[in-house]
Amino acid sequence: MATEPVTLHETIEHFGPHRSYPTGARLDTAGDPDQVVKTHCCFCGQQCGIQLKVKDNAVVGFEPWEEFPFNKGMLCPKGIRRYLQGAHPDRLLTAYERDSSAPGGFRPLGYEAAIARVAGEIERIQATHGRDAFALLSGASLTTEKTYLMGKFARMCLRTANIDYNGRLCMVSAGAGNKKSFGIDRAANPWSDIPLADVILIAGANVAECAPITTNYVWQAREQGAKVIVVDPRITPLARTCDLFLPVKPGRDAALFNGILHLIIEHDWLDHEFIEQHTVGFDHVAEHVKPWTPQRTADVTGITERAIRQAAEMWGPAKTSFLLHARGIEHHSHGVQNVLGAINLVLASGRIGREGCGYATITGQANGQGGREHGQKCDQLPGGRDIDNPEHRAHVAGVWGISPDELPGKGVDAYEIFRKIDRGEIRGLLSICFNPKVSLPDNNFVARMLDKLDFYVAIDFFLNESARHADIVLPGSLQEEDEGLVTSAEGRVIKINKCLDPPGDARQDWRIIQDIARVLGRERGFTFDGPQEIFEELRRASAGGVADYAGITYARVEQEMGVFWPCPAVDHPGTPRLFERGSWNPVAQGSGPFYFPDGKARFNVATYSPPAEDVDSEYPIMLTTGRVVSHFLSGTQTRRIGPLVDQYPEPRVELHPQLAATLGIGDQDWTTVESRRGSCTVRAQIVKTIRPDTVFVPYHWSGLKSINQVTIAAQDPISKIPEYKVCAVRVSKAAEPPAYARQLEPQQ
Ligand SMILES: Nc1nc2c(c(=O)[nH]1)N[C@H]1C(S)=C(S)[C@@H](COP(=O)(O)OP(=O)(O)OC[C@H]3O[C@@H](n4cnc5c(=O)[nH]c(N)nc54)[C@H](O)[C@@H]3O)O[C@H]1N2
Ligand SMILES: Nc1nc2c(c(=O)[nH]1)N[C@H]1C(S)=C(S)[C@@H](COP(=O)(O)OP(=O)(O)OC[C@H]3O[C@@H](n4cnc5c(=O)[nH]c(N)nc54)[C@H](O)[C@@H]3O)O[C@H]1N2
Ligand code: SF4
Ligand SMILES: [Mo]
Repeated sequence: MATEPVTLHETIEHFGPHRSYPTGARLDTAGDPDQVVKTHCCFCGQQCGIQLKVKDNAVVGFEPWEEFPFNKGMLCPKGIRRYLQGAHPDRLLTAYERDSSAPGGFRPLGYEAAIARVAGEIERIQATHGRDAFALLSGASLTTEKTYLMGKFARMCLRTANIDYNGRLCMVSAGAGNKKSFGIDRAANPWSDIPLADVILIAGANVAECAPITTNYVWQAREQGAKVIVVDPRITPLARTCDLFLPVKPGRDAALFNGILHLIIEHDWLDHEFIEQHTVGFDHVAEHVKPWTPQRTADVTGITERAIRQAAEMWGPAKTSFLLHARGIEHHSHGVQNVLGAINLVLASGRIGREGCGYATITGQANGQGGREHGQKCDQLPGGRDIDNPEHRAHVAGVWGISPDELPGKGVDAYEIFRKIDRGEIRGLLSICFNPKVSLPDNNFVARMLDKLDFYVAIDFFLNESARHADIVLPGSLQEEDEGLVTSAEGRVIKINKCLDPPGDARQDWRIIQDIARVLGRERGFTFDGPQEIFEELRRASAGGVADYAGITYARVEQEMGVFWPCPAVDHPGTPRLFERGSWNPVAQGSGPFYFPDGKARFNVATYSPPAEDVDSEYPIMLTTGRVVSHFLSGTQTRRIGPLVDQYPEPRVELHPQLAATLGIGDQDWTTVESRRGSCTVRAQIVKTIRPDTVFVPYHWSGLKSINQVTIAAQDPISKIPEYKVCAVRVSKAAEPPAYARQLEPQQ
């Protein structure tokens, strides 16, 4: 689609007078560092290699790590500034206890006293209301060892069914779709296959801002003549350079993929041999896409018939290809259907499991991949095992030295935990590495539920907005204060190296969990002396599972700059590219490359249904939400890094000039976005890069600046992911600036 080049973020001036943003403390970077540590960025799932400079037990700067193969020294603005957060004066150095008479509502508490209080409350709540009345919420920015320990702590120490994690808001539609289609939940290819592709289809991924280093892989492909197709309601920075832009109406991707497949079948751009030998279910899907004519697809998706045909013409006959998607197609009440539709295009082409032929969802959080494999999901045990499967239970119980009967069953998802609080079924909560008050949809409800709890303990290194509702806050560790493994978006297991000790009374997260187990008198299974020892157990617990880490060791990870799982034995090279013809896996046992007993991939019907809340005359505009390059997730970390705040200080609503004119809104005007759940007033940013029927607001802020006051808590029935990417709103020029704009104090 031809458009004038418009910059989304660069041309915007800061609002009003320059504020004194909370910045990292001044760092004395003069002089040589004591050591330079090779490790990885703490933010997104790309997990770029970085070297951190350490002086006097503080991280004082960084150097590129040019040998690390993924990013070869390149970093995005967040990676460059990441080192500034540790020195921030808000860093939690002690435990705190709620005390309404104390300044800020909390008073410091000795570490052991805080642990004793937590253990006492857990005992009391579980004794009075049953074991499942105490729930855990964990996070995928934690190392894999910590996520494994959290799952074990829930099931073996607290014996509660109710543990879930923030990847529920992120990776689960992709995970469910991948498991249904391929039997395994991991990027199918290393990123080195991207530059070898002739056509790259990017759906619902703002690559340049959210996976910035991946941009380089796409550009390498383009330099070799690859065609790039982007599907997004917004012309994202990468989309401005693409060959074909498909401005999909939010929530209509399954229809689009069905429409493209319809044309591919019509033109017989199919790999019949692959479909025959390596898949099941094609005929059923072919029947399902018959009614998805170009005209019907155009009517539903808002994309012209011509563009839909062009997409099929580019994708269909290509020799090699790569399909990438991210939350834009996944954050929906039918996110799994969208993912299945995307995968059907890959399977129909047969372009998978070969050089230059690939597919991946772009994992979001630092350890979004490793954090979804080893048992902190409500239905999962280590190794990607299923908590309902008797054999899987027996294996894990054996490693833990308990009877399978002692393992609880399936718990509920992260949002359902809050509904259970509402119903009085959950009375106590421990959260670690999660900020639900900002990041969950319809979050005024979430804040009320945090207050409703009998007892809430949060483990973090900053007092995030959720932790402000806690009874006890425990000071956890920053990424650079511990070692451990994480798995990058590619499926590469890599190592975070420790740079410094936690300051003050702060503790490494795994120590805090083990201390609670000790004081509860249930320390058996929780006496690890460090992450490596936890990992050695994880290797055994994962052995024979789909996510098999048995052959991975710390030494190998360092020597080989990462090992791709599955890796079942120490002499196994690891598996950078999944599904190669003739490959062996534990599920198929040699019968074929995919992770099902017959070794075949599954075509699944991708059913289109409209969003849970469609527009109407009362709420006529679609709201979609997401990210900007300089902030990360709920903003707890990046809102404390001055230069990143300067780059994008406040949330803004992006709207098209046509819509702005209809509504009488000018650039920078205070604008209210209102849904049936709540409203949010932010400055307008008028851009030609968005559909005129849609507005976009990034979600990295809290309180009155939080767009999750407005979003809807509808969830996908299979994955339980919330529908962050579409709800119905009305938009108007605000009568007056919001309360926060009138305060001079920086906002949390
Ligand atoms: N700068 C930055 N980078 C990050 C993060 C961050 O917070 N900040 N977070 C990390 C994490 S955890 C994640 S999950 C990833 C997220 O990475 P992305 O998924 O790439 O980012 P989002 O901004 O959530 O959404 C992506 C795109 O989806 C589009 N979109 C909205 N609705 C639809 C739709 O219905 N269909 C389609 N096709 N597109 C749609 C939006 O316009 C947006 O451009 O980023 C990771 N990297
Ligand atoms: N409207 C809207 N909402 C969204 C999204 C969207 O696109 N739109 N995206 C969703 C997505 S994809 C995601 S992933 C979620 C993320 O939502 P959250 O997971 O709630 O966001 P984070 O900011 O990662 O919160 C993590 C907290 O963990 C802390 N932390 C980080 N590392 C560590 C550690 O190693 N140890 C400890 N103890 N604490 C740590 C941070 O300080 C922070 O307070 O948000 C979701 N919410
Ligand atoms: S792309 Fe992701 S991992 Fe790399 S520097 Fe940026 S935030 Fe860090
Ligand atoms: Mo995410």
